[in-house]
Amino acid sequence: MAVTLEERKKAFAAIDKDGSGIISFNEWYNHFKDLPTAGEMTEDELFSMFCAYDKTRSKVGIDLEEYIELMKDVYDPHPKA
Ligand SMILES: [Ca+2]
Repeated sequence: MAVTLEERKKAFAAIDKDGSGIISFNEWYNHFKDLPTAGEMTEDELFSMFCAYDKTRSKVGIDLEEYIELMKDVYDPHPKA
């Protein structure tokens, strides 16, 4: 089932605890350390993931656009289907 833009925005807002519009590493870490699937990941591994998706590097975190790209990788592994 396709995930709508609204759902992605909600998911983004759930991680962006302070509503700054940017997911900081602290917010990212707090989100993922509580997920059962990511519970085994170390802080270093989470940081590597975070850096990989912070494509612009001009900000101190992941913005909505970058987050949507991330979600595509996670939930739409077959974009042509
Ligand atoms: Ca934030």
